[in-house]
Amino acid sequence: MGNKKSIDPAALEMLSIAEAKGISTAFSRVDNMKPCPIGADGACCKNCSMGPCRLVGKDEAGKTGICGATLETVTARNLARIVAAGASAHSDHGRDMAQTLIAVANGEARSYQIKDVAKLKAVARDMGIPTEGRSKEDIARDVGTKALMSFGQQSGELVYVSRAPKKRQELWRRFGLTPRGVDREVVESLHRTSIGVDQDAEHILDQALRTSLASGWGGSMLATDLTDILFGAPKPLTAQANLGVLKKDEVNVVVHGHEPTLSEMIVAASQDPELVEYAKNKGAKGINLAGICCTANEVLMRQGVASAGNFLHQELAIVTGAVDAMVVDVQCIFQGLAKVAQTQHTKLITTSPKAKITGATHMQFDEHHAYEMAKEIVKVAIDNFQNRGEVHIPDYTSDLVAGFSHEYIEYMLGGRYRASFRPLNDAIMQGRILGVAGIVGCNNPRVTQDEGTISIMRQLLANNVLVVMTGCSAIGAGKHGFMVPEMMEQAGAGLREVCEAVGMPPVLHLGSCVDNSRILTVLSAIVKEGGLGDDISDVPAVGIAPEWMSEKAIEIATYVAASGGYVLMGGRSPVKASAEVTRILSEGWEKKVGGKVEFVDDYQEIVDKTIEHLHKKRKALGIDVAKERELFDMEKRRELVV
Ligand code: NFS
Repeated sequence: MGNKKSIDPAALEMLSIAEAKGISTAFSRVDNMKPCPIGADGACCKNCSMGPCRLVGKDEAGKTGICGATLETVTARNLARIVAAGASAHSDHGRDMAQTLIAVANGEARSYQIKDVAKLKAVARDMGIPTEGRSKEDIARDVGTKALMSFGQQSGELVYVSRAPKKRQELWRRFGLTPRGVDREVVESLHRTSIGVDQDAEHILDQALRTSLASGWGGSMLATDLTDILFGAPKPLTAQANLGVLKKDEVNVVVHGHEPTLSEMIVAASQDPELVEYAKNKGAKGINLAGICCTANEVLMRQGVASAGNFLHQELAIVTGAVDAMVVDVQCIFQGLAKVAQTQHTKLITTSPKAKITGATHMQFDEHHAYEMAKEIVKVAIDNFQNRGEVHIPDYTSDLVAGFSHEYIEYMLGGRYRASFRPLNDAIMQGRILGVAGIVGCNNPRVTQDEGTISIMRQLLANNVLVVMTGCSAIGAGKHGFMVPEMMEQAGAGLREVCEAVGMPPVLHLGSCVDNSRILTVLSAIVKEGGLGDDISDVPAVGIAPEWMSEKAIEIATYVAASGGYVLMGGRSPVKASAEVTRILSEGWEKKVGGKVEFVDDYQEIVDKTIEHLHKKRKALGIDVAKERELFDMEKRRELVV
């Protein structure tokens, strides 16, 4: 990989400061830590203490573990464990949301309300819960309880399986892939991959598919839905992104992690007149809130709170010297933050009962007293303002539009009374839009920050591919100014026409990483609308995670493939050691479930494969004939306008 650490000038500016001050960050640590090639490629088995067995010998004996496990068994096992861990993370988040919803319904968490009753009723209908003549609290209690129970569902099918196209549901049944509760599937994955149990690569990988589906159509989808019920399904709003959103003369509180429960309260607390007054008394002009990672996405798309950046910005934000408190909950939080915080005045505050960091201040969050807790935390930040030393905030921010829930996309395309995906399907069928690409996932210091995301996105837009984004990729696109309607200039003529008519940016921010479940919902809606096949695998669509690093990213890739999507992952393949496992994930899964996962470390190749795949799907649908470019008169435009 090139020597360039990032294509983001704000990151480069902060990195030179970190270097000058001798502050270690992930960007510098990565140079001193060579990945172990055996583990990186999936050839190391440490599931028992006869080993660890490193299956890197030249002959068959050298590729066989002490128990006799073959390279493909070991590689498949390792991948299945990655998927199980990723599914656990997303789904445990979903479980917390269910518990919060029940507490709110029972009047035990008075800081929260049920904000989106329309969504509550829609979810209740999908769950078969009656809504007529019932209070929102009663409905919410039933929805929350049913959701909570579904995590441990031992048999039968998860209720959201019924949201998938019929053909997909039948396919899952035929191959025994229909998921039960995610707890059940994760435990079975760990059991099957322990010493001496499941020893057939394809069979192990089937369990990985099922486990991922339990998250994609279960834990993750519930996390999205329950969050929308509590805090409102997102609607587009404008905000800003990058480190320049930190303010020199205000108290800066940065929320980082994944769960919206605390951060939503911190948003409220930071606007509390009493606290604002308190901040002013301490010499600050006000209280400024910003986010990092997916917590940023949650409060960005619902509250318009600025994002200070994506995954690799977390340490750099502290290096500015302007962060008075960084408040973290769970997932994607560097332990390195504690050391960086020691070089500045920043208070690092852990809040989740599940996550402590040595050296950080722990203020355990309890949703029953959420607002009081949030106020206490903000007060700590205010008290810390006067301890600031030298401050250096890089002067970079970009405007962005975020908050495209699937409900809003439907509304945006069809209008309030005829909300529909029809105009999108038509645009794809007519060839004005070639297809849809979801660019998602993380940053990874092994590659130049944001480069994969931005370079792939640019080319896809020019080729009339509508881009939807989540997670840290979405923040990346936002930082580089791609999420504003003006960016339609970067789009090919057909895509630009559609964006102009609807008034949308060519790149849609769909939310946080758990909100990749929204992509499944959008794809199912496209199928239901008609004209683009009768299964998700028929739709010209591709998922791409150019800079992934997390287990969650692999789990998402797996559930998208299991749902019929083609997924291209950048970087190094965690199954590289086994040609057979690599084949199963690609051809094998394509044959079985219509979707596949491939690891391709060259960004141009990712673009080429994406476009080739979209054409292949269009051809199969009989819509790959170049349509004459249709000129839109006013009447036609009106048809498209919301
Ligand atoms: Ni997703 Fe979000 Fe970011 Fe990657 Fe981490 S914050 S859950 S895992 S790094 S996109």
